[in-house]
Amino acid sequence: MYNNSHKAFDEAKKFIPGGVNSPVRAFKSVNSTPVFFEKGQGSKMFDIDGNEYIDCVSSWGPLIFGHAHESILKSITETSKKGTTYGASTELETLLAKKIVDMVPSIEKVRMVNSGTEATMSAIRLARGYTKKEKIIKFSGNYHGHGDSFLIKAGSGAVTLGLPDSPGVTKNIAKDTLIADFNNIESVFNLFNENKENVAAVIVEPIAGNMGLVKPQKNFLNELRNLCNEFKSVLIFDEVMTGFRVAPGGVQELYNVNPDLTTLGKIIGGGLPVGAYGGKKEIMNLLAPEGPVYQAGTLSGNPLAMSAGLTVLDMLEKDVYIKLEEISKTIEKGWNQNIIETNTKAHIARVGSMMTLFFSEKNEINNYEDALDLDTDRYAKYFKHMLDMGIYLPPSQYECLFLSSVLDEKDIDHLIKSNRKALEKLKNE
Ligand code: KE4
Repeated sequence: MYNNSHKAFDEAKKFIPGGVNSPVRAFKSVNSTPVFFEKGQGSKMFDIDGNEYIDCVSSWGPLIFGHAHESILKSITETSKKGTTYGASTELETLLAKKIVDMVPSIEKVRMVNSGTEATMSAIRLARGYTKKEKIIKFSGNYHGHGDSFLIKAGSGAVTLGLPDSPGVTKNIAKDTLIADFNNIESVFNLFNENKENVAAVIVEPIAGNMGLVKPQKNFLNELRNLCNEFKSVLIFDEVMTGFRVAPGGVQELYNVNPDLTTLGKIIGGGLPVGAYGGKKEIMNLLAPEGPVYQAGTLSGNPLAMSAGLTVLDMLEKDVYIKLEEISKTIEKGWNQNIIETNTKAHIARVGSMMTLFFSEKNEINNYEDALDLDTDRYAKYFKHMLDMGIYLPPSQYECLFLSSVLDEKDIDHLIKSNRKALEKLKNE
């Protein structure tokens, strides 16, 4: 069933560390070896052994309209006929920047980069330059890309592989990153109190998606906003995953809390490499060449990614979110039914088309400590059963499903039936 993928993985390991260009793709935490894909079309992906899958990962978020969408391919093809990059300005960059400013409530100016990691690294440098302070506060279990300052109690692939604190990050860097507990505003207040006037920024995944999906409780985001006002620190919402995913204006629109800076990625590239960070003019204008805070990039704002991103954002009308909610709610309802009827110790957390099925004795996962208690072995077995039935889930319990708007009734029916069969099988394992 996966022979060619196994061979491809052996070959890849000869030339690429771990055989992958991003750790979570190695399927290590689901005790398996990676599937190599050949093609994607709509809601499906096809591997090099000819197996077909319903895709529930959407490349970790970007593919909100599924694979190889006609309009997105057309925009990339048409643009590429005029050239692929100039290392100089094009009007496409202004058009995408304007679209982002129109859609995201708190963004007045935005700078394009090439990944979410570049966006978050740049955002904290800008916050430090603006406030002339040094410390940043992040939350255990949050993942903001692989920048040195963030690989402390990091989520996503870092926690998946048991490497939340990476070697190679110097003590000098680590000392400026303070760790608070998600959904525990007192832990944030205490760090502010201990570091008084030296906290440049608080960076948070406003809906956490890298320890599985964890929602902010009660007034958590509002209280973060108030503390940053009180201590004159920059509030950064890392919406690389949630931006344009949970609502046109992201979490800040859903919860009506305005950060000072927002980091973006994934969906805004339409499947090509793009990241972005934006916010108040007063802060963004400190960036070179206008101001002294330096950040640059050879392929930043490249025309192919700009045209793909523009095409996607132009298609993100209200009805898309209504459709995504319908699809996601139906799957959640069917899976919850299965969980109850198979008496499985599991529950689902969902916001819009971001969802996690947690294998846990607990009824709620509210922070990193809860997440570390998850039954990752059970998840690994579940992942494998679903894969064998043609369902591609995130290869880690600490990730989210990202459902696309092109899942049809047949897909949804297959997702619900396969989930039932997988949970039944787990009962006897
Ligand atoms: P990239 O550098 O991978 O484009 O983005 C980093 C990043 C920043 N902020 C948040 C909230 C993120 O979730 C990410 C990256 N997301 C992971 C999936 N959880 C990428 C998958 C991978 O590492 O292969």
